[in-house]
Amino acid sequence: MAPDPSSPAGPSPGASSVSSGSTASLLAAYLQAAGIRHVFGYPGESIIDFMEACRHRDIEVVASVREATAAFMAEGAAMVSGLPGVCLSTLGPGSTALLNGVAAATLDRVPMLAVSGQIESSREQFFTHQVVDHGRMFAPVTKLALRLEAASAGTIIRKSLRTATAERPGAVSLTVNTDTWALLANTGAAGRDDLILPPLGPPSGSFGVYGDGDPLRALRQARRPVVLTGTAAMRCAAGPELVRLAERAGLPVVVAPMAKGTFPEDHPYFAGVLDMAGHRVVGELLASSDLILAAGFDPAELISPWRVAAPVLHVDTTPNTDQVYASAHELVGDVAAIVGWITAQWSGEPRWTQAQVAAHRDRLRAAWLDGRVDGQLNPSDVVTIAREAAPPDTIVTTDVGSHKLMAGQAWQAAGPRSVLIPNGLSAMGFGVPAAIAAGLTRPGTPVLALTGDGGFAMTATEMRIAASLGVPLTVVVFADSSLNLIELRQQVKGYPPTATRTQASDLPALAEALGCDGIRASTPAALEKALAGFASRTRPLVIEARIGTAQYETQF
Ligand SMILES: Cc1ncc(C[n+]2csc(CCOP(=O)(O)OP(=O)(O)O)c2C)c(N)n1
Ligand SMILES: [Mg+2]
Repeated sequence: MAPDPSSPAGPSPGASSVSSGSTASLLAAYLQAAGIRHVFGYPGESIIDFMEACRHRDIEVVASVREATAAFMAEGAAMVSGLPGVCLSTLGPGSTALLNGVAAATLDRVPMLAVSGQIESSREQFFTHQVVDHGRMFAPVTKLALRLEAASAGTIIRKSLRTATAERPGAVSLTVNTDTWALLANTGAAGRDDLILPPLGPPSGSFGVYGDGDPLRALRQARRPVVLTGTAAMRCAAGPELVRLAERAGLPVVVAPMAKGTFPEDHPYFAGVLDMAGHRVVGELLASSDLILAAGFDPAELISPWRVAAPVLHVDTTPNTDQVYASAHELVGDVAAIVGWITAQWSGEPRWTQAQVAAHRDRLRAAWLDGRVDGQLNPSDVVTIAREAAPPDTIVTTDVGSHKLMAGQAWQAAGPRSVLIPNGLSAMGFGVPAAIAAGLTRPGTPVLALTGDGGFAMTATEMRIAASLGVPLTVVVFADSSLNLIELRQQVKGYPPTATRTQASDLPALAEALGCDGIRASTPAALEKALAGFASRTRPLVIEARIGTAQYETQF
């Protein structure tokens, strides 16, 4: 039977997937309305109609070298902008390759739309070549895995955007059969404007209280309370309120890695980053407190178990459903508004002096430098030299491994969303693609990727994308010929370094082959020289920083 052109789900007359009214066009229109300027993907036949619809809407389709990195690019773009990151794959081998970055977005609490094409609907239920069940595959690593159908397109697109951005944010998978793109979309807007963009952020202004009695009683009675803040505070832009509270009540503020920059790191009450290098010193501070004010802290960022005996006051955008720590009271809503309210209620004396917090920071600094060996390039030297060479507003990414623990503690953040650290899934292979996406999202802002040599090897060929797109990003590879963090775990158990030693590659030569500049630096002076003129570079640069690992062995 011929489809009925007047039906909302029938093909539009003279159909093309890019004609206005098509499902492809509606999805692209929503992304454009949401302020999304790039989608990151790898082509396949089942998505070419959507890529074309994006082009018509001035949304740039950035082709990565493979789907896995496209997803990390989308995650990096979302971390910088706060808007949903969008990645794109074809069916089967494309969608399976996308999976790690999609899971990363969910556990890193970053809003993401992962769009995957699918074989045409008439064959999907029985055909086997390249067909995997996206709904079942994506379900455990997303907040929601849906099929986009023309008959409900507007509603499903809004549901996807709202679900991805609702607290806590994460990934939504959208599967689209290849024949669906050209179908006339039902906007689901009941005759009103075709596009009704839902709110795409956290709550603002309001909050609710759970638990019996006065939620602030324990805080008022506490003598050594410490604030532990994290990504929900960043999303609620709670930094200025946290500063007011810290100054008024005299509270040290520990920040979780993915929220770096939310609380200014040059502030007298800044008390370090959780679970990075020097973690014992930060752990001692938390253990010595008599109340933890968890302000938008997400336990997904805990690397070691929660060992703090002090009671916790839970302040967050979501109720304490994790129960990683116990809390008798929960203040749930806009973290900035809640912290502001707590400050307004405060009438006691400051609990900590600035000098006490400064002494704690001195101990933390000493712990971070512990194990440094004179006469070689230490991991802490790389962080220090890079921070000095990079302009203050530089966006930095890290990968995962020993280098992340060093950089995460001591890289001084310019502000929120300027330090992109994967610390929920903690997937290697994030640093380079996320930095490329950051450069595209914030043109003109200097971008630096700090990565291990293992993580760089996973993603090095993406440098050719940076070169062809003209993103002048600088990558510093902590080159130790080792999957160091895992090799150290083997050492602790007395095992030899099975499968954790890697052969050194000639990274400058590799960089040049990919259209980038490349330099090797084995001393602090050579690294300083390599990083000179950082902000005025016009080509991507890869620096192979040949480090000694003694400091890691002392610390981790
Ligand atoms: C995709 C992925 N695979 C494996 C791991 C486990 N892992 C964590 S750190 C690490 C070593 C990373 O080595 P490298 O990139 O060289 O960084 P380094 O520790 O040497 O600084 C590994 C294998 C991971 N986190 N992610
Ligand atoms: Mg390494």
